[in-house]
Amino acid sequence: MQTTEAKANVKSIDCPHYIDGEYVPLENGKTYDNINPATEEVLGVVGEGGKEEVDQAVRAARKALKGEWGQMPLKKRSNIIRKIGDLILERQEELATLESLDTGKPLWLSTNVDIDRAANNFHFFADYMTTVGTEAYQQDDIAMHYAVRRPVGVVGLINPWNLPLFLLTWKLAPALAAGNTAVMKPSEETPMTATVLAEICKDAGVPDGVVNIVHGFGETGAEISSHEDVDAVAFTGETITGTEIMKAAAPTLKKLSFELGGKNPNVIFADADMDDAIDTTLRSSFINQGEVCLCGSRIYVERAAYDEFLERFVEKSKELTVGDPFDPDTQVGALISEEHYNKVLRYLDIAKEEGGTFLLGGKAAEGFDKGFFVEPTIITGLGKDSRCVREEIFGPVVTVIPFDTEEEVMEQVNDTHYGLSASLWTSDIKRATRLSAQIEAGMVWVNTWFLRDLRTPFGGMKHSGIGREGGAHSFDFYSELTNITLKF
Ligand code: NAD
Ligand code: 6OD
Repeated sequence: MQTTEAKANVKSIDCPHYIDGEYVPLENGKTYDNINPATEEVLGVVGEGGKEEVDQAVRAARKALKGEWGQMPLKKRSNIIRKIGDLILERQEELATLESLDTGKPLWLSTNVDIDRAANNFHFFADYMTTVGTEAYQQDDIAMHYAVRRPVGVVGLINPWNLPLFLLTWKLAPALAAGNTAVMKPSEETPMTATVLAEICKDAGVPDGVVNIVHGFGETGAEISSHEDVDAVAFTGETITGTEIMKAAAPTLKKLSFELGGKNPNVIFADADMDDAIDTTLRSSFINQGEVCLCGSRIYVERAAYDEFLERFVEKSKELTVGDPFDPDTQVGALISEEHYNKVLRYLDIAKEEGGTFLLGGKAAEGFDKGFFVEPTIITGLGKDSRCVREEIFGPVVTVIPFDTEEEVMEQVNDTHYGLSASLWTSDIKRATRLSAQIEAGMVWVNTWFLRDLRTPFGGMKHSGIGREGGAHSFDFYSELTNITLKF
């Protein structure tokens, strides 16, 4: 596969743990090879942490909490957090290249979304933290009640591979803003940008021990979630992993924040602006290879618009270029790993067995000797109980189902144990208002998708998550309140 100059300028890196302000030499412990999903080449060697490394990281984080970081004036801490964002932008090309090498996603996407949003997470919380107050209530002439806020303590941050730096910083920025110290575990599939972030934190003035990274697989994550001296765990990943973390965290009663899986509906009424609905559906179906928790993989179209929608949606989807993440024309890159590629291909077999009709795709993309490329796939003819309609595939695969009435579609929309997000397309404001409040999901977009304001509550209900992140919601998770009553 050809690569572009942008890639040639940046070399992939080895990924040691980062504990107490130092990278831990890789010779000191177990390691594994990091694989490029677009070429299947080895990108580098990664540390595989166990109990010992997690213990060291937690001890360093506890010590740092009691040190300079714990006493630091708000403004100074805010400036350091802002500086992390600035340094991410200074190293944007390098970070974006590493992210695309690790994930297989197009370089333009890493640059403009992943790395840009990672920087923005720090810039946002650097500002936001200076506005956070607490409650105070005067009780007649009897007493004054007010709350003081303090950090939760040492927080464990466990992350997935689909938006590696973007999602890790979505947790780290508010955790630091609220004064915590952190032990982070990036996904085993995508360790590179987190490793660079450690250096960026040091360069920005983060004291040693405040930010620690222990690389590894699920077992490493389990060491963090069961560790008796970790006070809270914020996790993004699969629903089933969330249940494991909850069990592991139960004996030490940790505070938990979960952002989990989804199978999000995208409901299109005939009165919608069809040009906008189709263009946005193209993104909400296939961007990042469909590996975004918010992708609208269950598409429901009102029967009056069904044929027109399908014809135009399929035509546009045919134009998507699958290929080298470093080719600027690529819109769909490689899936994250061989295991995930096989999982997505298995679902395509299931769809065939279930009687689905493939209007587009349905197999591995042609023309690649190496790498995990799957064709954008549009399936019709599946019933509401089909596994491909009900289960999270997390690839470039959507199902399209027609509907006749609001009642019928709303029943299908909510007939799932997931509840992350939904999109609703209609020009009828009353219908939009009525239905958006009925949808059992943490986020509903009306006539748009993935439009974000970092102050708003982000998260899922049912099996898609516990708690909300963003603005005040992140701050509440990463801090503890003590109410003080002063008797007059
Ligand atoms: P995953 O659950 O397999 O892994 C996520 C992280 O958890 C990894 O770092 C992994 O090593 C670690 N882990 C695995 N087993 C563990 C255990 N027993 N204890 C502690 N840690 C453990 O998820 P993934 O495959 O990396 O990511 C894809 C999933 O993430 C999809 O389901 C997707 O919907 C979800 N996701 C959700 C959101 C959201 O905001 N709701 C965002 C992104 C991804
Ligand atoms: O937009 C965000 O803040 C966010 N956390 C997005 C998550 C996307 C999941 O894949």
